[in-house]
Amino acid sequence: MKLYFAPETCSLSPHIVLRELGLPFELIKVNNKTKITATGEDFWQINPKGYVAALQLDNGQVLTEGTAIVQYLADLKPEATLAPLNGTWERVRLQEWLSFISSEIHSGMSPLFNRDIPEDVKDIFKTKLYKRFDFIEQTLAEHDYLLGGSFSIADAYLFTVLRWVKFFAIDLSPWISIVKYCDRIQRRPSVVAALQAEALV
Ligand SMILES: N[C@@H](CCC(=O)N[C@@H](CS)C(=O)NCC(=O)O)C(=O)O
Repeated sequence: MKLYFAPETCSLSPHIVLRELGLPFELIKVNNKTKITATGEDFWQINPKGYVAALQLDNGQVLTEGTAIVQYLADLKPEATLAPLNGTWERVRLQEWLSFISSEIHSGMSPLFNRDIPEDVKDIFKTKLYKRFDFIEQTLAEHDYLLGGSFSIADAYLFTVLRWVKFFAIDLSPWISIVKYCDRIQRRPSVVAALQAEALV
C-alpha cells in the first residue's frame, strides 16, 4: 500500500493508523501547492480531488476520504480493535464520531486557514469550534478515549486535527481533559514514529 501524505495535514490520521496496525506501507510525500509527489508523479492523476490523504492499494485502487481510509485499514486487522466490528452498534457510534470530527472540527477549522477571511469573521468560526471542544471535553472527562477505554481510529483523527490549533493561536488549556488526551496520544509509539517520519518532531 502507498499512503500519499502532506506533513501536518489530515493524512497524519491514516498514517498513525497504519503504524498502529503494523501494516507494511510506503509513504509518499505530496507537495500540496504544486501537486507533484516526491516520486515525481502528478498527484491529480492519483487523486483527481487533488487532496491528501490518498491510499493506493496493491491492486491499484485508490481510496480517498480520511474517514473511509481509516475504517478500511482498521477492518484489515480487526484483532487490533482500532474499530468495533462492522454491523455493531459500537461501530455506528464510531462513525458518529468520525463524522463529527470531519464536519465539525476538520471542516470547522478550514476557514481559519483561509488568508482572505478577515480575523473578526474567523472569530465567529472559532466561537463555534469552542462549543464543539466543550462537547468533546465532556466525553474525555469521563473516558481516556472517545469510545471509552481504548484508542480507536477516531482518536487518531481527532488528535490530528487538534494539532492545528497552534496555527491559530488557540489556547486549549481551558479544556483540561482535551490537553491530557493530546499528551496521552502524543506519547504512543505509533504517533512518535509517524511524527518523526513526517519530520514534524
Ligand atoms: N474530505 C477530505 C478532505 C481532505 C483535506 O482537507 N485535505 C487537505 C489537507 S487536511 C488538503 O490536502 N488540501 C489541499 C487542497 O485541497 O488543495 C477528507 O476528509 O479526507
